Amino acid sequence: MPDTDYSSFKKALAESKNIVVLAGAGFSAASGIPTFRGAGGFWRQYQATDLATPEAFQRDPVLVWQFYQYRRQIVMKAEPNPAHRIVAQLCSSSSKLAKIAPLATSFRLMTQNIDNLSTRALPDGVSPSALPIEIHGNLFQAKCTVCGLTEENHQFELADSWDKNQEQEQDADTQVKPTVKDLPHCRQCGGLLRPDVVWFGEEPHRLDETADIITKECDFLIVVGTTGAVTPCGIFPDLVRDAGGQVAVFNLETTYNDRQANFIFRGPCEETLVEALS
Ligand code: BJW
Ligand code: ZN
Repeated sequence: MPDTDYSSFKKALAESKNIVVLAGAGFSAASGIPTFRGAGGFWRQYQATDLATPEAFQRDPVLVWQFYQYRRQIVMKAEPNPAHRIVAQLCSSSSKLAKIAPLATSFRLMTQNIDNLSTRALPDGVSPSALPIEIHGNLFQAKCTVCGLTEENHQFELADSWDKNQEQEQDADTQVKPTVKDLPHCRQCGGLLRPDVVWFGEEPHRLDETADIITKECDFLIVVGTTGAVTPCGIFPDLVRDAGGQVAVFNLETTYNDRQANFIFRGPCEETLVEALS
């Protein structure tokens, strides 16, 4: 049976050397960012295959860009929540880390979220090693579909946001549907840009590096606010357990990773994680 006691968790953490936090959509839920699969999640209302696959982008790049523009607008108005902040402190301050894990030589965040909130929670001027590994990319990066150039992109040039467009579907006369020429294009070759995020069937970012950290270094994995339904992150807890490490799950609900968990804390991570890591 997994342990649910904060004191036992803190004791195990204090003996760990390489700690990794693996975050999913629930990590940002308290900031008002919609999740994918839960109540109110995107995939309840829309087909993932219409929006988050390379085929969807080929079929209707305008619709897919509108979806990401809509999400950019939500994220721009959002603020990091207490879960982002406690993790940011431990990633960026060795003295704070030493208080809860005196033997630790690393505390890293791997996030499936593309919302940039974990980076925004960090103090200015942190070393690159404190930055999150964004396994599924970043909402504010775009990649050229022709030459592959990747760059920051905050453009908001679409005539309409995605949700408004959905609402207007019933009233086609008033609908102003943007066209491909309204989408962002590459400054180097003129090719169509796409959001630099990882869609189903695509290779996650920094896969070799994350696989190395998970299989060769991590001895304590903290899994926060993710279903564990999506590979490769869904199998990271198995890999850590196989290598002799420990796993703690923080989630509102049961997850696919509960069976690998040494510790389970059920509840909102913006509260439970702060309690566990303070
Ligand atoms: C709280 C909370 C609170 C809420 N406190 N908790 C069949 C066909 C095709 C592909 C496959 C297939 N079978 C398997 C695959 C592979 C596929 C996959 O896993 N599919 C499954 C769905 C079946 N995976 C891939 O394709 C991946 N690529 C890959 O494996 O490549 C291999 C490769 C290697 C080498 C070369 C080439 C290839 C890529 C997956 C990409 C996923 N992309 C998305 C979209 C990203 C961009 C975007 O954001 O738009 O990533 S989908 C979506 O799911 C998003 C998320 O990051 C990801 C995971 O979601 P997550 O975090 O679990 O969120 P939710 O919403 O599902 O759950 C929220 C959780 O939080 C819940 O548990 C709540 O209870 C909890 N919660 N509030 C604590 N306050
Ligand atoms: Zn280009």
